[in-house]
Amino acid sequence: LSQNELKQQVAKAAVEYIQPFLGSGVVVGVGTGSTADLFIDHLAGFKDQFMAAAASSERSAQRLAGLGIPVLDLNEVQGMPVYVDGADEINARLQMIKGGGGALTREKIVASVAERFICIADESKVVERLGKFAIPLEVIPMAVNAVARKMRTLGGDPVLREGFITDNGNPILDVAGFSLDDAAQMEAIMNNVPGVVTCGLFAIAPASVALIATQQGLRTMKV
Ligand code: DER
Repeated sequence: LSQNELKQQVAKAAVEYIQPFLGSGVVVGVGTGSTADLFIDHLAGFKDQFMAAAASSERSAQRLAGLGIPVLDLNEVQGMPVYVDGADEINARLQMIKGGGGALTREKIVASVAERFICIADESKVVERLGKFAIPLEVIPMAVNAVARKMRTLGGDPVLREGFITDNGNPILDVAGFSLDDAAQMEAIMNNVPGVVTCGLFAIAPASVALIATQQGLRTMKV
């Protein structure tokens, strides 16, 4: 199976997985990226089974609206049963690196309002240890160099994501060079660096379940 076929498989599986949580007043939290795009496309076939979506990016909001799915501002949402999103890396504890698509801040916010985070990924995202993928940091513009220096003192190798600005108007530093034994501790450290808006480690609050598409079929990971 091609990677796109694997992503299609897991996107479809996610729509099936969330069926029991749908209902007339339900809001579905929707992630960002190429796998989330396919989830959105499948979700559109069930738009009469839930009320609206909460989107984690303008990209996803536009795709949802384009398919006739109402998109709510998160301030209109009191809670949601599920948030479905991809990952750049995920380990056996369902801790993730996210932000490859640059949506990490709104992803983390929408995920924080949901009861369950359902990660959808193809097998290439599953790793023993997080950190081969550089950790994205959304940073306030005036703090880019201060945060980069701090990352270097921590042993990281920060690189500005050239020509990219997030939906929130901020630049991103991608920080390579960390091999993470304790991802939650590193997330806490990075969260506290002045100027960091969001760290792309989703380790303190990992996914609740991961649906992984593999060449041998669909695999479900739980903690
Ligand atoms: O940027 C993100 O957090 C995306 O969810 C990313 O982690 C997964 O993107 P993909 O589905 O295009 O690989």
